[in-house]
Amino acid sequence: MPRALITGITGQDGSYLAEFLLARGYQVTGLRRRSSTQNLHRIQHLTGLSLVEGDLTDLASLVRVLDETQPDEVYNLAAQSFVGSSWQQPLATSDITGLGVLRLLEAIRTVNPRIRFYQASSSEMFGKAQTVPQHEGTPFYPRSPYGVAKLFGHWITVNYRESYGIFACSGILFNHESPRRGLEFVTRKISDGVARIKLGLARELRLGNLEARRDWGFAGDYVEAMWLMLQQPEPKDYVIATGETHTVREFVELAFAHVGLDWRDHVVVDPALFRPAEVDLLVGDASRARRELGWRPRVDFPTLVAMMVDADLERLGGGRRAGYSLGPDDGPTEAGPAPGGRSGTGDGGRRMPHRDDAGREGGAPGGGPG
Ligand code: NAP
Ligand code: G4F
Repeated sequence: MPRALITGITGQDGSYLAEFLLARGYQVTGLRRRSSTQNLHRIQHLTGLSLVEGDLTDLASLVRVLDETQPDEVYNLAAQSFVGSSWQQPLATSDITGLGVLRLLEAIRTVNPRIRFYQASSSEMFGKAQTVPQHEGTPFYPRSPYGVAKLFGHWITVNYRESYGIFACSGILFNHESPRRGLEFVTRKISDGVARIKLGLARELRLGNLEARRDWGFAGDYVEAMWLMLQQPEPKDYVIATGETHTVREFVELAFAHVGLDWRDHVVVDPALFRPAEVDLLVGDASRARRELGWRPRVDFPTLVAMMVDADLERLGGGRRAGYSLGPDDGPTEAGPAPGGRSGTGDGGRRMPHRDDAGREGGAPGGGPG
């Protein structure tokens, strides 16, 4: 039975990747950092997942975890991943999102250099995009401390591949979303806001730059590409994207229209939510992944928007779509027992209570960049 270690197991992608690998017969261990509150809501429905404690800022913990779990594959999904917060916490972002990759690669080199390694690189590295669409050869021009930190992680991954022969791949993933997306990211902020307005729980939705364009796909599709990269004969870097770009405004329009509302009656543009430096246009060319991995996105843009709005309506409205009537369960939900053979929610992952998603705009309190 192949063994995989996933960092960032409590996040959006960690949960989908764990599901994917468990379904393929992997023995999966998730690395989680110590938290004073429950944050297992995205993975509590999974059985057979083991958790170990460690932190990307603590090299000793990474060496210990690799030594104890002896994985064949390591997926590094952990990061301070919210671009807006990277201006509020540039040093912490660089330490976790940038140097954390180096610590993990050093731990791999020390414990077992035959481990296959996946690094979660990002289209944010293209920043002020130098070509349209962006592909593996497009020059990088990051526009945020997060993008700069990811660029370090990307190049140190390439460097460890070239210096030590480690099977290390960097997946340059464009934005991917789902009902499990954190509430601070714009798509989930919109789907949650639309559901609240439809259900009479809120009147307005405050957003920043509506003209930014992103290439949005479904997270469940993208984790398959991570796995495919580590199954190839040679390690390489791959762009993963849909090839379509849409403005934030288009996402807003579709999300409100899905519940029969006009977005112009509810959306307020708040200049405080604009970023110090913006990434205006991202659209990826995933032809290498299509050709060499046989990977394709399955969920299109309108389906993604509808899926996210419906999931938030169900979460906030007690699961009754017809009439969108209010249910009793609009607050934090008990996260339940930890995975690892013990019972989860019992819902097969279809309905996910979002304990720490009860807040609204998590990333930019006090009107900082959104
Ligand atoms: P996410 O939901 O924000 O999850 C981030 C994960 O990293 C969480 O599990 C978090 O744990 C963990 N983490 C943060 N700091 C850590 C530390 N010091 N040590 C150990 N774990 C730590 O992010 P995501 O959307 O799943 O994205 C997964 C990865 O892909 C990230 O590296 C992200 O930057 C990258 N990426 C994402 C996208 C996208 O569109 N989603 C696109 C390109 C690249 P806590 O629960 O304890 O905070
Ligand atoms: O949803 P976002 O916060 O995602 P962003 O900045 O594109 O970053 C995400 O995708 C990256 C891949 O390209 C990942 F690497 C990264 O970890 C993360 O997953 O913002 C998207 C756009 C931005 O242009 C932002 O200015 O939406 C715009 N926006 C407009 N109003 C807003 C808001 N973003 C947020 N978060 N909140 C707003 O109110």
